[in-house]
Amino acid sequence: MTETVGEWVAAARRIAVLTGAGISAESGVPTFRDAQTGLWAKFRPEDLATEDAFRARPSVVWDWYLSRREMIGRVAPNAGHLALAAFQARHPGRLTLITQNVDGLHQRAGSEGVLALHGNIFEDKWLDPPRACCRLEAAVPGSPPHCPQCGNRLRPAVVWFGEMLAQDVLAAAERASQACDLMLVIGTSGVVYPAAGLARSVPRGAKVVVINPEPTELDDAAHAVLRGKAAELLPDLLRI
Ligand code: BJW
Repeated sequence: MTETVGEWVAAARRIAVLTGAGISAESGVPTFRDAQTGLWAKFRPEDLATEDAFRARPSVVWDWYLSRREMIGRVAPNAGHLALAAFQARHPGRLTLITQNVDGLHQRAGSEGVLALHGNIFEDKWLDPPRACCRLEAAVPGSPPHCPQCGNRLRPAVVWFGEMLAQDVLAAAERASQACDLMLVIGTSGVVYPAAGLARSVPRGAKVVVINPEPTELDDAAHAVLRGKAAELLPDLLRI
């Protein structure tokens, strides 16, 4: 089956790639739904990644993001990220990379034009609409930092459950999905929408390939499922 998918890659003129946490697993970043360890073992990520959780326990949620920033800062892109970036460099304009990941590893691998649906864990924004006094550079350090004038708090610039995705980023991802003749769905459980819906929006005749060591919610949309790890399969699949 890998050989057939390799032929689809070679023949495809417009490839859309949707990645999730699994592509960063071999860099050492735990997937979103993995059991957490250490201090965070008693929390479910789904219960921390919401505005309600941040308002109820701002220091717990801020410190969770801080610990993830530190951990991601210590790891490097793996062979999967690098294979995608190298393919883009060899075939300009042929592959659009859509990611649900907030870790920035695709960008660090050298991928261009990454559509980061769920934001960037290393950036901050204001929790409440910023007033004239709210300046990022003036924020008072803390857990979380805050505006010295009005007390508005900083939060990570990621998309939490119940929040809208950036409309321009989502629209670009929809355009790429609806125009592709091949979509690779890599390392995502496929449970979070609207990202997962992209794999079901490809044109009639386009091929969808799921790459994941475990079953996913998107397997039924796939013309081929490659059961394996992204960093092991992608270098070979994208070698042309
Ligand atoms: C490997 C591997 C290896 C391991 N190689 N693979 C339609 C139906 C039902 C619900 C909804 C719907 N539309 C919207 C919703 C609600 C909600 C949602 O989807 N809920 C579902 C969970 C039921 N969606 C939203 O709220 C979204 N907003 C929205 O829709 O706005 C409109 C609206 C607003 C208000 C009211 C109504 C509508 C926002 C979603 C934001 C998601 N944000 C997060 C957190 C980001 C910040 C952070 O990181 O802290 O994004 S949640 C989390 O899930 C994170 C991830 O990007 C995302 C996806 O997770 P992913 O990547 O799939 O990770 P895992 O862990 O689930 O899976 C990893 C996979 O890797 C596994 O399959 C492994 O097997 C595999 N793997 N090793 C390859 N080596």
